[in-house]
Amino acid sequence: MSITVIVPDIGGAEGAEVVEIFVAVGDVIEVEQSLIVVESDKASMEIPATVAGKVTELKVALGDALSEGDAVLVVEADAAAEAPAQDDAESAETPVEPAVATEADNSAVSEVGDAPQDAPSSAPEAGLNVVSETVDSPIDQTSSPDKASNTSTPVSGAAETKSEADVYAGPAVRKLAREFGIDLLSVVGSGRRGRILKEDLQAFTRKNLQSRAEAAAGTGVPAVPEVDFSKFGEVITEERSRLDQMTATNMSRSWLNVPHVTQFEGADITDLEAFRKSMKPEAEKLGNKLTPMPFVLKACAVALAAHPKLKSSLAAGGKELVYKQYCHIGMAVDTPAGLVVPVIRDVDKKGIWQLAEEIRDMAARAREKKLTPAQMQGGVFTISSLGGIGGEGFTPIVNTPEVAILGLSRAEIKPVWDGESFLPRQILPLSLSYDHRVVNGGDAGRFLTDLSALLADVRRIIL
Ligand code: CAO
Repeated sequence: MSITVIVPDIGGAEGAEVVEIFVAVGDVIEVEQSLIVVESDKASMEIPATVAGKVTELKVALGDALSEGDAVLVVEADAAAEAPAQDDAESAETPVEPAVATEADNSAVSEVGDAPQDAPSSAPEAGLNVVSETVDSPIDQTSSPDKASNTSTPVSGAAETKSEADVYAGPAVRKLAREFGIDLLSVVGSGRRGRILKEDLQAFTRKNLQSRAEAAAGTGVPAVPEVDFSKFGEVITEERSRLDQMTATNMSRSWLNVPHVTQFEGADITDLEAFRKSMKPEAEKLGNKLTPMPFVLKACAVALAAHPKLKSSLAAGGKELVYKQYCHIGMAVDTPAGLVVPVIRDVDKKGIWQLAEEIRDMAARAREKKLTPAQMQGGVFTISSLGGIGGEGFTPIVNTPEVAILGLSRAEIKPVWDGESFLPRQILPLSLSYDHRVVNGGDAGRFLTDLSALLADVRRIIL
């Protein structure tokens, strides 16, 4: 069946000039495919096919003046593919919105102009793509870098806006853009007069994906290149334990997420050491061992109670702080298989003997790989003691989601000025690393000062 496609209502425009013809005799066209573009003195309008089939005759030529009802072309229609009724869902999806495009100029850059503000105020008839000459805005270049590289160059910096309806694109391209969630304002059209073609969408998508990959590579942590060390000498390669690998992951996570600050303090533990040594025989009788660690644990529990922020955790994406009403403290244990952190529960409620016993028990379990997952969970704060090993100080990494960790180094006798003379005092080096998103220097300083005072005089622990 031969059907003549006619010019629909084009907003009352008379004698609109045919400026583009997209089809030729013999072409097989689809419903919604753009056939021609006509231009009135106010707008450019695409006229899409309302019927599918083969074009048997072109009724228009470039430069012709058309009005509503004029014939555009004749189609040998495929009955099954005739245009859906106006109220069909697909038809409803066809763009009825005005598409504002360029003043007569072939470059996309010229899409931005200072043309008069007289674009059609209402959407034209269904099936008609109006491409207004009235362009009043540069495309927003601030919203995405991709946009900046893919859109027209703004002529002025004026705060102007442009909607997707203002873009020069056919119904099929608009449909495709909708399906892929592409903002047509971001796409540069390579067709005549800046018209956006299907290939432009493809190129845009390709570029977008590539830019994202580049952005990810740029903002991510650059990988350390693998080196073939055997080029330089003999090597032995062994597989790392799962524990070591997990520790590496946890350390990286904390290091990369937490803005770390480490604060140092020297606690005078001369009296504590004198007391501890005096208690050693008793400890042995009890089958226990008294190191400085249980005292430090207990002092930390007291200091944490006074400075609860140091045992809090961030929540709700940083909008909330969780204050824990319990005091389970983790203790880093060095084992042949790697580092583990068993958690000693309710340190605030336990005495020094019990804590000493639990430290030994947990350390033994850790080394024998007998810790249960529950015994490594729930800590509010961690202590990492290298005192038995040596060193003057170190900067421990916060055991996230905790916000602070205390490092203990080897206590040494140091000369301390008492105002009149230097006295030999046993100083325990403390290093407190904290999450600076939560803990400020003042918080940390006050905590360390209090902790130091507690260790200097352990009688304070019972106050
Ligand atoms: N200064 C001086 N001497 C110290 C000390 C300190 N800060 N801390 C412990 N010591 C002494 C102890 O008193 C003990 O000596 P005596 O037997 O003469 O009393 C000796 O050092 C060994 O103590 P220890 O290390 O066996 O026991 P602890 O209670 O101090 O620590 C534990 C227990 C489990 C924390 C420890 O064995 C351990 O594994 N430490 C390593 C933690 C670690 O690896 N941290 C780093 C984590 S980040 O990589």
